[in-house]
Amino acid sequence: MATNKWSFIFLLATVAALATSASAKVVFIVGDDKGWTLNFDYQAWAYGKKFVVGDKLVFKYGVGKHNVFRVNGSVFQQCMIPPTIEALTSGYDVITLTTPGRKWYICGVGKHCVLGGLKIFINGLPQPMPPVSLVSPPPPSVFRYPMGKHNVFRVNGISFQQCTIPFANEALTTGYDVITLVTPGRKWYICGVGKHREMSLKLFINVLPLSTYPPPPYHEIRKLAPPKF
Ligand SMILES: [Cu+2]
Repeated sequence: MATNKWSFIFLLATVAALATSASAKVVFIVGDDKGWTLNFDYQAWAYGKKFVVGDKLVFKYGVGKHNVFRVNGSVFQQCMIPPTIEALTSGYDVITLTTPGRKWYICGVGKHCVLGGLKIFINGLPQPMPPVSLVSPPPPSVFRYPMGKHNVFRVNGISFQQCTIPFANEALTTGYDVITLVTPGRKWYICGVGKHREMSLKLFINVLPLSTYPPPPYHEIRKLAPPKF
């Protein structure tokens, strides 16, 4: 019994670590050590990078040599230069991504955009939804959230992939849903409210059989704390 508790805590420590790393903010220096410059392939630079709302883009260049305009898709295509007053010109222009979707940036100096390739577009991804605290100190076998804002469905792998909820499944909705892992294997959980599950409010874990773990150094019994919001 004590072994059971210990392995459970061990397992969820891993889940907590994953959840934390997902929300870290990233600062991208556009072009890395080349910075914002002529004849550099910015789409190749952007390829494979994940730009998430809250991340920052830094445009680095010699003051006066270049500048940065935020533009729309058609202005980007045609390299039309907006009024100078809208330019960022500090040589170290920091732009925080505040909304998801496509973002376009061009240089407005000379023919840098049309001939020098000094333009970039990126795709901003929505932030993973944070408010389910599997992470906080009270036992992480609990899905905690303000009642009504989210819920929890236990689903199978296919439903998890496709973000669908099978008709027969019932939501857990108390805001303090305790789930005991009784069998080994993969377990999938998603939130069924609105588009939350498409916005990463989903979790799968792999429950290992007890024998996989070495005996614990000591036994600790954790009590469930009452919900606090
Ligand atoms: Cu330029």
